[in-house]
Amino acid sequence: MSTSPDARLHHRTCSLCEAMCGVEIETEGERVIAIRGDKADPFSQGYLCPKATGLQDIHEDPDRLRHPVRRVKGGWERVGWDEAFDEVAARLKDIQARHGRDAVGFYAGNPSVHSIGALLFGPPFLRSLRTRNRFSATSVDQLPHQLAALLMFGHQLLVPIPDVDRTDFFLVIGANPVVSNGSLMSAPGMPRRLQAIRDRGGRVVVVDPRRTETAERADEHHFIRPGTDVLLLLALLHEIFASSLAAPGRLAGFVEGLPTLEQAVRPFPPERAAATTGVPAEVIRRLAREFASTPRATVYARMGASTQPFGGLCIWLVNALNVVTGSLDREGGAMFTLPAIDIVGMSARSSLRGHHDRRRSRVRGLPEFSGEFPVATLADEILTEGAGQIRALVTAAGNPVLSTPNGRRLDDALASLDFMASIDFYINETTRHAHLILPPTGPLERDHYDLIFHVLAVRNTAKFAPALFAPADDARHDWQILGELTARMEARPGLQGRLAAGARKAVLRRLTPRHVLDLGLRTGPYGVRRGLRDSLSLGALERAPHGIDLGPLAPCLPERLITPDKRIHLAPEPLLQDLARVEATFPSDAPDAPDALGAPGTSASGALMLIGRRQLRSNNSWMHNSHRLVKGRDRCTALMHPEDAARRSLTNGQRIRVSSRVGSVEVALEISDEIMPGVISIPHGWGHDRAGIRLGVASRHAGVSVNDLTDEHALDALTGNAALNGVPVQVEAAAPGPQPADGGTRPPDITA
Ligand SMILES: Nc1nc2c(c(=O)[nH]1)N[C@H]1C(S)=C(S)[C@@H](COP(=O)(O)OP(=O)(O)OC[C@H]3O[C@@H](n4cnc5c(=O)[nH]c(N)nc54)[C@H](O)[C@@H]3O)O[C@H]1N2
Ligand SMILES: Nc1nc2c(c(=O)[nH]1)N[C@H]1C(S)=C(S)[C@@H](COP(=O)(O)OP(=O)(O)OC[C@H]3O[C@@H](n4cnc5c(=O)[nH]c(N)nc54)[C@H](O)[C@@H]3O)O[C@H]1N2
Ligand code: SF4
Ligand SMILES: [Mo]
Repeated sequence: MSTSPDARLHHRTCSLCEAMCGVEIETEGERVIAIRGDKADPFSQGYLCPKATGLQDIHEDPDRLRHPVRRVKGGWERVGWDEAFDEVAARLKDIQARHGRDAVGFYAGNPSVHSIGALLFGPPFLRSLRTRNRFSATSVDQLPHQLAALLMFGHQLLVPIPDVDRTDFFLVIGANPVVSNGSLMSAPGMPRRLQAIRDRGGRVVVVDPRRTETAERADEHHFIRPGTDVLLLLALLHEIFASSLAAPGRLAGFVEGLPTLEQAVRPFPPERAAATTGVPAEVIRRLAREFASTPRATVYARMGASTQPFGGLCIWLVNALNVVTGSLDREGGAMFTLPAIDIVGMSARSSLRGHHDRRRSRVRGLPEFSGEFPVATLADEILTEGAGQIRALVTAAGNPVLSTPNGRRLDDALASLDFMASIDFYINETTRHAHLILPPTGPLERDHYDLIFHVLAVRNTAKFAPALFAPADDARHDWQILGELTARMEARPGLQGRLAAGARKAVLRRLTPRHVLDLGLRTGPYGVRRGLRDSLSLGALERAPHGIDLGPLAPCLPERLITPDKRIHLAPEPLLQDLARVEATFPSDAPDAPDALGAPGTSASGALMLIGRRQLRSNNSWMHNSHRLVKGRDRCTALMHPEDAARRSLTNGQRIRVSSRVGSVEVALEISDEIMPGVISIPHGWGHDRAGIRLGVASRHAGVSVNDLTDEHALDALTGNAALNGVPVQVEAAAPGPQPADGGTRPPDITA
């Protein structure tokens, strides 16, 4: 333990993924000495994954920007904050004055959700832009979950969370929580939690086209053909109804649409699903019966089920399975959280509840969701001329060039913009196109509270951590950057304009994230509990640096429903209507015929279905600059089944060329029977060999971007979510010749 008198222990939450692990960070002066799991954290109880050390690496990374930069010929020059803010606002206003407000677009990436400053100050900034062209990583991720929650329970964030710690039957569809540490299910230490299910005699069943790290720890694993889960889920419900196992129990008093659902699944018996999904009808029948007859059972689905052509339907049917069997809102089933800051309750009557399809995108007519268009059409909106064309873009905490479908096309589109600004601390594949980059403080230099992930956690807890290191005097937090930009966007000429701006600044000085947090905690469900000495406030959390346990998830329906009639809507019209697409894609009279998703890979020339793969030491696109996380063997490989490799005369380790409608990449082949025949898997977030990025370590471990293969036209038509999984690709041996140099690009200079 600590050796030096300067040594200090600091407790906080790791902000890198949804798991919210408590970390104990030992420092000496300005240096991080060690990062350990915090055993006293009531939520994570000491668990940590390898990525936690990345917190230190990001903090110390010489490539991390610490002041604003402006792109100039051959590199970047340092600029002052005020100059940068003024320039961004002036350019955006000018473009809006000439081309209309929608000429400015906005993209928010995943880490925004992990930053309380970005969460609180992003929305006002967006309002100040007054643009309809808003995008985020939601539409390459959990959008179907939000739509299903909105339509069924009345709020986009009222998402059922599997009660993993009390369930006896955990059916996992298209998720790999052992690696991801859970998503829409914050649950640090999934290996231990899965083992606990089995130790108490419960069962874990995984349905996935790959025998994942989660499947390895399950009782049962079934391969499924990518993109066909909707048929499996319909068949499970069919079997439950057909064998009279539907038993919503106490939910029956407030469930709407049970007979309609029963009728809707009638055309989809297990036999119809079997040939297409690859899951035998007997297995589907047995799983349905086991699931329905286990009192504490829950079905959970994630990325594999949501980022595919029937994402909305899949998540609806998953929720429906939990309702129909009475597992919703029951211990060991799928439950709702009651976080210390109850965003869902607070916004029950505001537009934050969510909305869908109020308008359509200009070029492709895709539906909005809660004010955002699908990011799969961002490049179209930039490249297609006409009124409303995006000519300037602001990105915050995102890397859509690597994280959205047909990233190459977006890469080209960004290069064509009149103006781009990025709020980010790296010059990466996306931000290299910016004219100005405004870097916020790093994860250890800011206060932390999880506004969103406490809403999605398997247990109610609360935790606040102040900044570990004081930021430099000339550093700015995300919220300060957004606040300054908002004030400038809203500033109007004349005396009245100056008065309004002055008033706004005064409010801003008093309304810091800390103030909002304190108010949210005091007025939240645990804030005014009588008889408790320590009702929650910011002060109470500051006195409990390991966090406070608020107990297991508790039944809360029907009170917590946000639907106007306080009922669960089991058969919402938009979802019922979308079943026509299932009929069209998988016609019942031709169960064995190759369908619109592409033929299974039974011949050397046949297409393989491309899926993704998350890895324990990788975090989307942005942590490959940590030497400790990327060292070792090349992890950006293509996984292929031995039969498919043999059919193409390919050998392990060989470089192959993978091509789709939109592009092709060359990667090393890894042959393994952990992947289903007919399927190929490449992890996302790689491809750091583009000129002009400033990520020294990452560019030496470049890999390729799987999103140079994913197709911006492959979507879940209902939600607009990208179908990143199940992309048909062709595979052949790469032409011999010099291998592409892994990241030979020289980082750009930054001049003082
Ligand atoms: N280490 C690490 N952890 C992370 C992240 C990371 O990048 N690295 N990212 C974080 C983020 S942003 C998120 S959203 C979460 C995601 O968390 P998860 O959803 O748990 O993670 P994935 O690995 O994407 O899991 C998707 C699974 O679906 C399978 N799959 C693909 N297509 C299909 C299909 O058609 N049907 C079925 N049934 N399965 C399919 C894949 O093989 C994969 O196992 O992880 C978070 N945690
Ligand atoms: N093919 C395929 N594509 C995928 C996925 C997949 O499974 N397969 N997964 C999808 C999913 S689930 C997600 S969430 C997306 C992620 O996609 P994005 O959110 O677009 O990208 P990230 O890779 O998370 O990049 C995050 C950026 O935020 C910056 N950053 C980090 N912390 C902060 C901060 O505190 N403030 C600010 N301002 N910036 C910060 C980083 O430097 C980096 O540039 O990728 C999606 N893309
Ligand atoms: S699982 Fe890893 S990355 Fe996620 S919060 Fe925990 S330590 Fe951080
Ligand atoms: Mo995500």
